[in-house]
Amino acid sequence: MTDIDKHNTNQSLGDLRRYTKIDHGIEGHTSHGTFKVVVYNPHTIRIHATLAQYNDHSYAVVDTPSGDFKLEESETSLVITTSKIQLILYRTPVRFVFKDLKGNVINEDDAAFGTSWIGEQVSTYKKLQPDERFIGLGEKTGSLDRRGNGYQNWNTDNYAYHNGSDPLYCSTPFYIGIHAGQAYGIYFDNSHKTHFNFGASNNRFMSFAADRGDMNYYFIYDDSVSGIIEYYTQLTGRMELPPLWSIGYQQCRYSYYPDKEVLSTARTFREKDIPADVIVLDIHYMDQFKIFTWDKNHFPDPAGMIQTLKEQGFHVVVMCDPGIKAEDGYAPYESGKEHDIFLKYPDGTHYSGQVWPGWCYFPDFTKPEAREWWKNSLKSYSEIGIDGFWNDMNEIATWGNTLPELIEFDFDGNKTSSREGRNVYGLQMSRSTYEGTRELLNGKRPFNLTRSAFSGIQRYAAVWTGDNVANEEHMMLGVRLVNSLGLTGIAFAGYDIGGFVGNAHESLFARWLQIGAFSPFFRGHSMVNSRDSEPWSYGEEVEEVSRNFITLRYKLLPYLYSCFYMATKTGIPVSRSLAIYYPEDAHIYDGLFEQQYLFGPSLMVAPVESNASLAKVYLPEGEWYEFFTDKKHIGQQQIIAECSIETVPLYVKGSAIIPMAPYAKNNTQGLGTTLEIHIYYGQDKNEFFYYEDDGESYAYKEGDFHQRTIAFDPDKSQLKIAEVEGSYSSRFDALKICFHGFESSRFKVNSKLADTFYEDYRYIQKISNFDPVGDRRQEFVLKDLPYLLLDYTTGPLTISW
Ligand code: NBV
Repeated sequence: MTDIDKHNTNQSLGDLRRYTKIDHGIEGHTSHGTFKVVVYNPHTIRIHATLAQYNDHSYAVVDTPSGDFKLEESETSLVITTSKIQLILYRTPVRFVFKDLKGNVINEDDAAFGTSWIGEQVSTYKKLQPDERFIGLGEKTGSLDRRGNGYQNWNTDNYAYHNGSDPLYCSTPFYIGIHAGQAYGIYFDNSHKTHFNFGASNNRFMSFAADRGDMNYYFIYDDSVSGIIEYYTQLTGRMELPPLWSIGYQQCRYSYYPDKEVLSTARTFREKDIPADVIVLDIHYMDQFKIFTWDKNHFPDPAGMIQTLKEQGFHVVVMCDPGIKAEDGYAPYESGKEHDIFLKYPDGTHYSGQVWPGWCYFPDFTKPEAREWWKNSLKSYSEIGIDGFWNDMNEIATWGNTLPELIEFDFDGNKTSSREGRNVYGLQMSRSTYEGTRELLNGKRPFNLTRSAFSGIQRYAAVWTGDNVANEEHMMLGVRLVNSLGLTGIAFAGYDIGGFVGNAHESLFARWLQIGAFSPFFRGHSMVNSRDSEPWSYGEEVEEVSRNFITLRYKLLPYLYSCFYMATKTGIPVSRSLAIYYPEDAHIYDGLFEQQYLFGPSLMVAPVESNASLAKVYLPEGEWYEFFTDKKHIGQQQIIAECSIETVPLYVKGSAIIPMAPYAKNNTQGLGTTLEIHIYYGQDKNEFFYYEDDGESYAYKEGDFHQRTIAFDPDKSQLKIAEVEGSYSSRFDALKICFHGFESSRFKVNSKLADTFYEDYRYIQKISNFDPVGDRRQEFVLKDLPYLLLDYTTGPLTISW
């Protein structure tokens, strides 16, 4: 009998008996087990404990240890010190205490419980620090501050979930603790069902536990929350640069068919002058929902249809379900069996579960041969011009929603059961689709979307928050989910705009679309048999609101694409919870304000319900401009914002630098040839890193990009636009610099006085004559906005005033 089997009460790791040095760390032998402490870098230390054999297999972690440390020992403890953290390892019993170099406790084990087992379940108990808050854990409902709540990670198809449902589709066992001016992150790398308790039903500890496997966590420390996200994404990887078209507007529904409906939907966008880049085909394109087939009645010529859509500037994304119908003669079923790629029971028979097409087998994406097979199957899509892939139902969702636990997964040669495999199924399916399509698209970047995920998913796919419901609460919840996904390294995320389940009403759809315009992944989608839900389906006023906000999204693409590029380099998300910048400010956790976020570094969105015409907004420290009027406010105060249905409260941080396009026509290609740079006067220095490339290929990896730093310095009264780096020539040939909130209107360019022009600048255009709110209709005009108009040169520019 092993130690694990013996105990049904708490069994601690025990006392340290001896230790040895290993690469980048030490290994300790205790009265009941062993553990390793490994320094990955000065900010990141891994603790890995077991009562049996170490399990080192990870689908999430891609970094390797390279850190140096100093080791000191005393009778009671060992002390491991890096240039950033100190880890005190008490010997009797073994307990871990992390301190900063000044000796302040950042995080410590509960003195009595530490790491311990109850049967197979392993837990680590951490002392709750005074006023400690917790954020993160990715796609979890509830509040921004997770203190007082418990959560489980067990990827689940949670149709029409509500604010409180847990678990949902994704597992990212990473959280950030914040207290006394300190922040740290803990990533628990175990894909079994895991449990997090942030002081729920107790006032003593936070704990994280797994039903089986090792205690294997990474402690990350930095002096900022953004630094912690950077180190977490160094560990689990960062997103690939998506194709530019995929961050435009995507139109989806369950489902557009036949082909005529697809084409007329696309055409209507062009006729109505509403930009869009993508039409998504949900399951009805298939013959009886069988993947890799087409319903010949409704789609007699898929290649022709896709070609027509391309000519109109649309990309096509198709639904990819993992279930392969077990039907004799169906080619994927036959070849899947032949290549032995399907999941099996321990007796060697195939697992079959029931889903859309009927009884299905499921590829084991943890098996290299299955990934190869999947890639080859996807050829039938890439060959006819499809470059977007939507990985759905990959929890695995089947009728009954209870994947038998004894199913076996290859786990790249480390055979295991679905207890360990289930949570990474979506990750591995997305990996297969990503790696496959990347190869198949001949140098073009694929777009990949997934519903189910595990930590590290950012390397392969964007995530959307599944089957939400058409109501106000869900609209706000979706924002929190996306912000929280961002805290766990998933920068490319979004929700079904308008709500998947049920029917939105006019103002709800309008508001949702306005907020969604500031979501990294921007897609309208709704359920079969729900009302039409395109931007024009809710009447003239909503159509106008939709056009204005979709257009605004496109105008912001120069800013947004640069933010995506930053996410690939640093892991900093596009939608940034205010907790990233103001973790110590209690107001940002207030239920009224907790969904506010920064979209990129400088634009703050305050989502408000659709029926509100006035709403409270919290402005954190600093200076803030109302985006649509330039009215200036001082931060650290609550204000009342006007939010008629035409607009949504949106603020710009003082000193902001926002590159924009002057207009948007049709799609991400139609942004005009003038780059506008909007500068908002503020007291602080600021820098923005502007990035551009061809938007579709990998040439940027070979230096074919166009990047330059734009720096605002109020002390020197200067704006510097650095020389261009990279070989790509910008799509812009003129530069328009717009000055917001400046006292001076005399500007010099490279020391020479330049002509200042003025114009009435509008973000919101009135196209229809519809005036439902009568005299309450606001005039969103920036009167006499000063600007300079210059040739777009690649050399350095200094603008002074
Ligand atoms: O493929 C149909 C739907 C899809 O529209 C939705 O977005 C997914 O979350 N899919 C789930 C299958 C079943 C929905 C009831």
